Amino acid sequence: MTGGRVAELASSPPETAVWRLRRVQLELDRPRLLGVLNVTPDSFSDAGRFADPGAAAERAHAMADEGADLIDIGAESSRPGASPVPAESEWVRLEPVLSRLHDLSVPISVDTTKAEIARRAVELGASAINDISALRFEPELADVAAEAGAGLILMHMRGEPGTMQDDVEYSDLLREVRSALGRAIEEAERRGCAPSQIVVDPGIGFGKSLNGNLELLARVGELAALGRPILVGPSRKSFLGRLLGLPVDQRVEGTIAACVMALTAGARLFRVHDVRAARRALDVADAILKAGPSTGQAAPTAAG
Ligand code: HH2
Repeated sequence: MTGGRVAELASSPPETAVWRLRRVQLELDRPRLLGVLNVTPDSFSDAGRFADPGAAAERAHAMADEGADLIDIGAESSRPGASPVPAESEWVRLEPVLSRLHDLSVPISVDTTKAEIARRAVELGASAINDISALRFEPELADVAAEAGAGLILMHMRGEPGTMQDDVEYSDLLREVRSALGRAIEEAERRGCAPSQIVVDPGIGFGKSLNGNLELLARVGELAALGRPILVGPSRKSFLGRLLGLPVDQRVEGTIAACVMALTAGARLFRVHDVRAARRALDVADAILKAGPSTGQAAPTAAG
């Protein structure tokens, strides 16, 4: 195979890709949604709303009914400036919710950077692990994913939530994000994860400027050079608030616009709070793209 052909393959989105999770797999032939469930007292959105396990479980079922393909449960806020939560406190928040969700109709991912929390969550039925540190905090988290055959989301973040917005300048943002995620993929595979378990995420809002977030959404398809499906999480984030001058509870339209644009650029998975609205918008956008002249998806710019 020529180098040109390799580059061409590497830069096309994995159209018929499948994301392998524990005991299930998700066909990525259409946009897939992760419904956000924060069981935290201090998230930037929904803070405290689902701290009660009963309310959290109800919300998980409601999001599944609204069209979520996965429910992403987080017990530690990663908003800018947030402090880390000890593992035991994180588990005390997560365990009663996971225990109530054995009959959920869609798989669960757990949003954690801690290997021990990931291990316990998988034992209680989680199918995927969403690591916003891309294995920088606890690389052993990949061992848990490998052993369990769980899905693994590797997200780019510069530094840590407490300080990540202190320096948001990059000489080449896309290149830096791509190489960091490339290193994380190598580490995950070295620890035994199959490529089909791994999804990558540029980390919208995690150590990025307003323009950086916009650039990442516009050029997210360039991450297809990594050969893994791409997830984005722009939902209700502050860059939308800054663009529109709107508070967190009025950012649904901005979220939808960001998701639709990322879909056209090559993203396949979307982490959103407002599942019903995102489901409707992305299904329409996907149908339009599929009716288009080429394969139906905008070809991402070849990665350098
Ligand atoms: N964003 C947040 C948390 N986890 N995971 C991935 N993969 N991608 C993201 O963009 C992402 C994420 C932050 O949003 P949220 O969970 O709503 O807020 P908080 O961290 O304050 O709980």
